[in-house]
Amino acid sequence: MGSKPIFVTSPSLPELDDFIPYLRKIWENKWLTNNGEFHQQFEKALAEYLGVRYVSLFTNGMIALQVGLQALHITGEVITTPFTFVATTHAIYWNNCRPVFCDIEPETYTMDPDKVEALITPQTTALMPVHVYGNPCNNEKLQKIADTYGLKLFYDAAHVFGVKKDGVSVCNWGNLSMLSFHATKVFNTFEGGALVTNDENMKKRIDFLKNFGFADEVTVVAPGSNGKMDEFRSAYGLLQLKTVDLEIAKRQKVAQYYRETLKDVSGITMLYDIPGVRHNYAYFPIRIDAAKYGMTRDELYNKLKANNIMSRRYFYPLCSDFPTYRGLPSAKPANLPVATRVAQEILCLPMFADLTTEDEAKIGSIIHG
Ligand code: T4K
Repeated sequence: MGSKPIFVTSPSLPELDDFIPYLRKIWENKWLTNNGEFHQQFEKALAEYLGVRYVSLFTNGMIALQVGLQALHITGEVITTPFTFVATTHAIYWNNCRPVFCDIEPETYTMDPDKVEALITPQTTALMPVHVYGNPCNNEKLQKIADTYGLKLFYDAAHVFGVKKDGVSVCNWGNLSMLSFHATKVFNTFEGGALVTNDENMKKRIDFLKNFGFADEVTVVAPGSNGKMDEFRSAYGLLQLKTVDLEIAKRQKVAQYYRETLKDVSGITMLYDIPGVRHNYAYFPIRIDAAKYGMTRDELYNKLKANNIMSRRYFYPLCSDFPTYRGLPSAKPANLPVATRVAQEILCLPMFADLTTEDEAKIGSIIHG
């Protein structure tokens, strides 16, 4: 076969020459981490780009989730989705809280707000929904539930960099949002992440907690962690911000190609743009109805793999099926019928800015069979 593998994603990098002046400055300053010059600039630039008040940079999204839960004083039970990357559930577990799994909507694969209230107990303190694949959750309904029951609303916003609804960043929703800047994301800083809030005191508390709890040289306000982003990645992030809109525009073109070429394939369903939403095309998930398509999801996954196309079954297995969590009462597949079905049928096709038209055509023709 000999062809180069086409992965589910491939990071966009800036020109190396453009990064050199930033590196030179870091070398001159000898300020490598701990709220340096580039860190401060990047936080400001990001807040401006996203249209939010405060951004706190992190070394990755997972630590940001853990610190966010601490900052909000979350205890007891957290209602969340099983259809996500394991980091969401693990962050809850690492904070000595119990994840309670709620089923998802069949149209958007996000947490179904109509199924949340039945899961609330006296121990429930928070909701942790995920804007999965960059699809915004139903914030109106979720916020109403949070307000009615006095719960915190903490969004795992790992997939929604740059996503807006009616012109407003979805990172403005709830008490906190967590972004991931991992290499596989629309916007990457190698590893990286952020917490977003509109509350000045919350921003302060987060910044203490990500720096071991230090408020000043001699005051430690809480048992904090070390979640700081360094100067290298902050500088790189500043450079990446200049091209992120172009990145999204290129991904949109890939999505348009897939939508056009797969629209008449029986048994394949796709997600489409939601009116009023500025999407970021973070992923391109399709669902395969084996009876209609004539092949199961796993058969198609293997066929693509045999042709060097590395699609991924995000998010299969469901978090509720992993050994740590499957004993929880809410983890029973009977309680999660939509998520269980979607996890069996979902397949994420290669989606990245530099996917060539030849590669697109190759993927399209294999799926057409
Ligand atoms: N919440 C949600 C909803 C998330 O999706 C994530 C992360 C988090 C929280 C946690 O955020 P972070 O702590 O990661 O910031 C990947 C990523 O590692 C993970 O960040 C991401 N979600 C998840 C959905 O996907 P894997 O195990 O699938 O990654 P991996 O190494 O198999 O990479 C996928 C493909 O990407 C590779 O086959 C090739 C390509 N790739 C990957 C890397 C790392 C590259 O071309 N270059 C690279 O540098 O988890």
